[in-house]
Amino acid sequence: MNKNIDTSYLNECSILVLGLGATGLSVARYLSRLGVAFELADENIDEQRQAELEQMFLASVVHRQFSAGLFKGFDLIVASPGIPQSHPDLVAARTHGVQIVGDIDLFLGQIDSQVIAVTGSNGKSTVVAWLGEVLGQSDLRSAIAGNIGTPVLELTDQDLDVVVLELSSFQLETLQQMDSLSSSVLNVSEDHLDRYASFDDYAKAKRKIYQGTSFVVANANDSQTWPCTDDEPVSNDIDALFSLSMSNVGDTDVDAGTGESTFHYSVAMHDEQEWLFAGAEPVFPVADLKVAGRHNVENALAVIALLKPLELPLSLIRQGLASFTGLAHRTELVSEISGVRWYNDSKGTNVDACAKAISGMNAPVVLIAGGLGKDADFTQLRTPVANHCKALVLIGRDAAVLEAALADIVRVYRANSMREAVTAAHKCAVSGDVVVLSPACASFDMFDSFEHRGNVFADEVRRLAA
Ligand code: UMA
Ligand code: ADP
Repeated sequence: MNKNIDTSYLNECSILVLGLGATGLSVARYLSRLGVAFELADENIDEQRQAELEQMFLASVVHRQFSAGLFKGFDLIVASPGIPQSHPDLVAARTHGVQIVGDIDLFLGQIDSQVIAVTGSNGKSTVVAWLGEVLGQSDLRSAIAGNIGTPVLELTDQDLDVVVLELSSFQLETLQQMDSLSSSVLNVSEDHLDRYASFDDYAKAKRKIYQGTSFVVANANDSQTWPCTDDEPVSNDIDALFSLSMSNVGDTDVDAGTGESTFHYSVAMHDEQEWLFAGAEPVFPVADLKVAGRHNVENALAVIALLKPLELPLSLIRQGLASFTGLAHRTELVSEISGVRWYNDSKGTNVDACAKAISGMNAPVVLIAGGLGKDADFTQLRTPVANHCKALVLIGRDAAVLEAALADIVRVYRANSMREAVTAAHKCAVSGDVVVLSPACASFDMFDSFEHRGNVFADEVRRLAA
C-alpha cells in the first residue's frame, strides 16, 4: 500500500508550506500546478520578499512568523528539510493532530518511475551523480534530484523511467514508505549532531530509506548502514554488500532459511591488477577510474550494486564507470604551484570526509579546516592528522574547538579569511606537499555555501599562481 501523500488527498486538506528556499518554492509551484490551495511561511523574509511571494502565488497568504497557533490551523504541513521536526511549534502541531510531511513524501506519492535512493554521511552526491552518468548513457529516461540540489518536485512534469534521489537524514525524517527499486545508506559517521539528540537518532533517520525498498545495498564494514529490527541493525534483510576489504569476494551468501541471496561487491586482483568485482565477475580495473581516493573505489562499488536490479549490460556499466570525472569541490585538484598540489575539498563538511580526504593523499598535507563544527568530536581527526598533516591552518567560528583537539600533535596557524589561510598554507608547504581545503565543518559562518567557500579558495590559489 502506498502510504505517501497522493494528489487526491491534497485537494481535501488545508496546507501550509514551511520554509521558502529551494524546497518550499518547488512545493508551492507543484501545488499551484495541481490547482490546490495553500499558505506559505518563512521566518527569514522581509516585507518586500513577502510581497513578491504573494504576487508569485496569487491566492496564497505568506506568513513571516512561525507559531503553534498558526500551525494548528492546518491539516497538513509540508516542511522544508532545514526545519527540524523537533521545532517546538511543529511538535505542538503534531500533538494537535496536524500531519507533517516533506517534499519527498509528496513526490513518492505521485510518481510512476522507478526510484534508486541514496543516503549516507558522505559520498551521496558522488554516487548519485555517478549513477546519473551511467544511466545517462543507457536508453532509459533518467534524472537525479534531491539533496544534490534539484528539489524532487521539479521532476514531476517529466516522463522518466528512473529517478535517482539523494536524500539527507533531514529529508528522511518524515518518510513513511520508500518503495524504491534499490536503496543504500552508504556509511554513517558523525554529522549534524547539532540537530539530533544522539548519533543513534541520526543513524535511524538514515535507515528509513530502506522502508519498502526492493533491493537493499549496505556497507559490509558499517553495521549502522544495515536495516533494522527493533531499532537494532541486522544483516538478514540485505540484498547486496559492498566493501573494500571483503575476504569472500566472488561468494554469494545464501540464507539457509529463506533461500535469499546477498550479493558481494568488492575489490580483488585480476590480470595482475586490482579490479572492482560484482560477485565473481571482474567489472572494471581500479586504476582506470578517473576519480581519486579509496573512498571513490567504495563509491564505485555502491554504484554497481545499486544498478543491479536494472540488469543493464556490463559494457554500459563499464562505460559509465570510466567516463565519470567527479564533482567540483570534492578532492578537486585546483592547481599545482612550484611542486605543491592544491586540492579543493570544500564539501568535506564533517570529520569522516576530512579524514578520508587527507588519508587519501600520498604526500605531506597542509590542511585548511574550520567553520561551523556542528558539535562534532574533532579528536577523531587526531590519527589521520598525526599520520598525514605537517600543518593545520584554521578558519571560522569553531577554529578554537579544532585547535583544542589537535594543537598538541601538529603545528597550528589561525587565519581570519580565506586569503590569509591560503597565504599561511603557501608559506608552510614545500615542493612535494599538498594543500587541502577540507574543513570538517559547515561553511555558513563565513560563506553562503560550500560551493562559495570552494570558489573563494580556488580564486585565492589562482591569485598565488598568477
Ligand atoms: N527556515 C525558516 N525557519 C527555520 C529554518 C529555515 O523559516 O527554522 C527557512 C529559511 O529562511 C529559508 C528556508 O527555510 O528560506 C530554507 O529551507 P531549507 O533550509 O530546507 O533549504 P532549501 O533551500 O529548501 O534546501 C534544501 C536542502 N537544505 C537543507 O537541508 C538545509 C538542500 O540541501 C537541498 O539541496 C534542497 O533542499 C533541495 O532538495 C543542502 C544541504 O545543506 C545542500 N543539505 C544538508 C547536507 O547536505 O549536509 C542536509
Ligand atoms: P555528500 O553528498 O554525502 O556530502 P559528496 O559526494 O559530496 O558526499 O562528498 C563529500 C565529501 O565526502 C568529499 O569531499 C569527500 O572528501 C568525502 N567522501 C566522498 N565519498 C566518501 C565515502 N564513500 N566515504 C567517506 N568520505 C567520502
